[in-house]
Amino acid sequence: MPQKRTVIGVDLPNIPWEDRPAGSSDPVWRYSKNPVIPRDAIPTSNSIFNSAVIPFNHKFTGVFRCDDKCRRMNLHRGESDDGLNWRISPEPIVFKGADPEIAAYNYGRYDPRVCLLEDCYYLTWCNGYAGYPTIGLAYTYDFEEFLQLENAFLPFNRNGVLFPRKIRGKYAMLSRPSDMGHTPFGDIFYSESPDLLHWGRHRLVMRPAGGWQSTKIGAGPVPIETTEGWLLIYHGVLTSCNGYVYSMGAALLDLDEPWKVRYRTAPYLLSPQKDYECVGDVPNVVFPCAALCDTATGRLAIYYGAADTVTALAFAYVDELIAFTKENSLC
Ligand code: BMA
Repeated sequence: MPQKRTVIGVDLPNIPWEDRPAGSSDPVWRYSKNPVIPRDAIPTSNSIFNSAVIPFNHKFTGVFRCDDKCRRMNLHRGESDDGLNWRISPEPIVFKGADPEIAAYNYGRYDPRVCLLEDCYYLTWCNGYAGYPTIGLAYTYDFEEFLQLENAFLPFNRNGVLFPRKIRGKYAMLSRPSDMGHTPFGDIFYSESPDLLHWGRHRLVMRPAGGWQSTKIGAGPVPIETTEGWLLIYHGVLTSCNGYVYSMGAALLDLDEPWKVRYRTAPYLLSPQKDYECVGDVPNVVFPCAALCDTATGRLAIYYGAADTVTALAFAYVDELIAFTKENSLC
C-alpha cells in the first residue's frame, strides 16, 4: 500500500474505501455495491447524478444534481456519515445574494462541484442565464446559507471547476466553452481572477485527442495538489454511431502554470461498461464530479454520475494514478 505523502492536503481516514478486486490491475476500480445513490433517493427525483461531495465537520456533505419529475435540473444538499449512505434534502438549495437576474432559476442548475478555498466552500455549477448555460458561482460556510456571486463567464460555458488555492496570487478556474445544445466540441481552458468576480487571462489547457476523448473534454473533480503537479480527473467524449460515450481520464498539470499539461492518459481510466453506466436516461455516461483523498494513505474515492441517472463510486491510489498517467501519457 503506498504510504508516500504525494498529496498536499489533509488526512481523511474515514473516506469510503474498498480494495481493488482480486485479479484486477486497473488503476481505477468500481465500488462493488454501486450505485451509491439511486435515482429515487428523494420522492420528487427522476435522477440523481453528476454531484459534488466534500468532507465537512468530520463527516461528508454534498451538493447533488437532482432532476425532478418535471425534468427540471436543480441542486440539493445532502449529508452522510460515511460517504456511502446519503440523506438528501427534498428541497432544492435557495441561493441568496446575487442580483435577482442572476439568481433566478433559468434553464436549470446542474453538474455542481464544491471546492474548499481558504476558509470557505465554493460551489460552481452549470447555471442558466437568459436561457443559456454558463458557470454559476456561490459560497457557503455552513451548507445552510448559500450566497451567490455573479456568473463567472459569458454563455456558453460548462464544467467550471475551481482550484483549491490561489495560483500566482490569483483565484483560478478551469472551464469548457460550449454551445447551447449537446456541444459537439470542447477544450478545457484556464482563467484567473483577483476577486472571483472578474475573470480573464484565459489560457488553453487541453484539446480533445483521439479515441475516447476525441469529441470534447471537460474538467471533473477539483484538481488534487500533489508533489507531481495538479492531478486532474476529467471526462472525455467519443461520438459513436449510437451517440456520445463519456469516459474518465486523468492529467497532470504544472503546479505553477496549470495550463501546461505535463502528462495525460492515452487510455481511459473508466468507461461505461456496467449496466448502470450503459442503461439509463442517457446511456453510456461516466461523469466524474468529485473526489475525496486521504493524504496519509493516498486513497482516492471518486464520485461519478452514471448514465445521467444515478451516482456511483470508484477508487484509486493517487500514487498509482500518477504513475499510470505518466507511463501511459499522450504527451
Ligand atoms: C453533458 C452535461 C452532463 C451530462 C452529459 C451526458 O452535456 O449535460 O450533465 O451528464 O452531457 O448527457
